[in-house]
Amino acid sequence: KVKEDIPLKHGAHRIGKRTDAYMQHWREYGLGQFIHWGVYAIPGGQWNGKTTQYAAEWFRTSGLISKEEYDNLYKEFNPTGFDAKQWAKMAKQMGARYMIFTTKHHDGFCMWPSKYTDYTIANTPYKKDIVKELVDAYTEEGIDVYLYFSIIDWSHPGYVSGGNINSADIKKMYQEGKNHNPFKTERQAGLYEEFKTFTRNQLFELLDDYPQIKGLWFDGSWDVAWVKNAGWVDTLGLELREKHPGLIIGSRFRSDEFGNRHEDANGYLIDDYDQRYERNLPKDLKETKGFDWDCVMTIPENQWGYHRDWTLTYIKTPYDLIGMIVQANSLDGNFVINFGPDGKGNFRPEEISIAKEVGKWMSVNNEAIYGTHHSILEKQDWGYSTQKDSYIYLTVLNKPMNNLLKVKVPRSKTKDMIYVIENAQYLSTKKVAKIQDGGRDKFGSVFYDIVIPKDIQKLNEPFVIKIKLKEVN
Ligand code: JFZ
Repeated sequence: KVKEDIPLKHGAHRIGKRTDAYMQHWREYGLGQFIHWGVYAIPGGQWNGKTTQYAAEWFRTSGLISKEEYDNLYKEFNPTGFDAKQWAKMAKQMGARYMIFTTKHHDGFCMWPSKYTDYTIANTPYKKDIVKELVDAYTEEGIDVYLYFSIIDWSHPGYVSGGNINSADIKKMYQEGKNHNPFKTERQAGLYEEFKTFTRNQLFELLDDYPQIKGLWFDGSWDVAWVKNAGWVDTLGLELREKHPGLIIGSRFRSDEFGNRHEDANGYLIDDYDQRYERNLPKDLKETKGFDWDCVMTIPENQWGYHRDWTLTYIKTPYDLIGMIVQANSLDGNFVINFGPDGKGNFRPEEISIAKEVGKWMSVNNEAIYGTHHSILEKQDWGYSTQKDSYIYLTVLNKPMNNLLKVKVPRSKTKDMIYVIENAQYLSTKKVAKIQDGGRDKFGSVFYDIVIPKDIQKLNEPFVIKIKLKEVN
């Protein structure tokens, strides 16, 4: 017996994926760049000789700086090294096809000259509109821009933090029929209405000022007061979409009326793609539930904004990141690498070098990433595979010690047919890959042994073998 859906006013408005051209374009990005930049880049995780172990973009809450000092940092914000065109070039060279930029993080500082607050770039010594410079420069390079926007805004008097209540607790309260009120006073409740209007105004302002953008990337929407306003938020989302055709919004924008986030009470994805993968990747297709998704990833353990001290945690290598790019694309997702420029507008040398290395690899192997999807091959120990039409790309991340690669090709779904490899080629050398018969199993899977040649062995980096499958009987 099929379980009947719970009737929802503010759940998913669509079952299954978006099918329009905008979303199809999103699906084919493969690789993106995230940039966290704001006044937190000035302290860069350090103040008066003390270092925060926690995320540098949360520095206002670190206890190492007073709120007053932090809220006045913008008066020093003067990134003389900032060059939007240079940033866009670097992203292009890395192989990024979309970019997400923090217009406003939790501290509330606006990187664009918002007319709804004084706490903006217009009132810094820099003065110029950073969001505009970036939207123009990236668009010019052919990289699509998405705007990150934090619902949490510590600078607005009407913003009320949900306190210690998390969305799981709210859900429980809903289930128990309790009506939790996040506001302690009438006055607070009134101010929150002002905050809602302010938030709405800013979002329309962003769509007005930067019509080239493709989507909005929301954050901080777990906040109780926001979750409690599910109906209002839902309407806002519809209005934003109406204003901006094709607008892409992930699952971090709103919850259903029962406080469910990402998936509504019936298990349907809320909005366009699953935004749950924050510094983690799904391990198989089942885990993705068939939703569109992207994964945003930091290079250190958990630093999004600029932190001066990168010795605190492991720093991912280009090959770690390449492995994740391939993993994400093999599971029908996009992968996004985060950068945190410093207070002067410069990327740290480590980031420049990582972007270069990833870009070098992408320029040779991007055929295995762009526009590809999950392949018909099962996950195998040597790495991940992606597919486009009848081509399958084997990205080898774990090269066997004996340099003999065993590739398992499944049986065809067509009766009495099997798949064989018609030809195979290394993307980096363009040379034909030598393949020999590696046997069969009783289920009709065919095994191939690929002898990895000396020039590929020497590469000492992940490599791709492009194979063409043919159905035979
Ligand atoms: C948020 C921010 O607090 C953080 O500073 C950064 O901007 C990041 C991209 O987003 O942090 C989160 C958001 C979601 C989860 C964890 C941290 N999550 O869903 O597990």
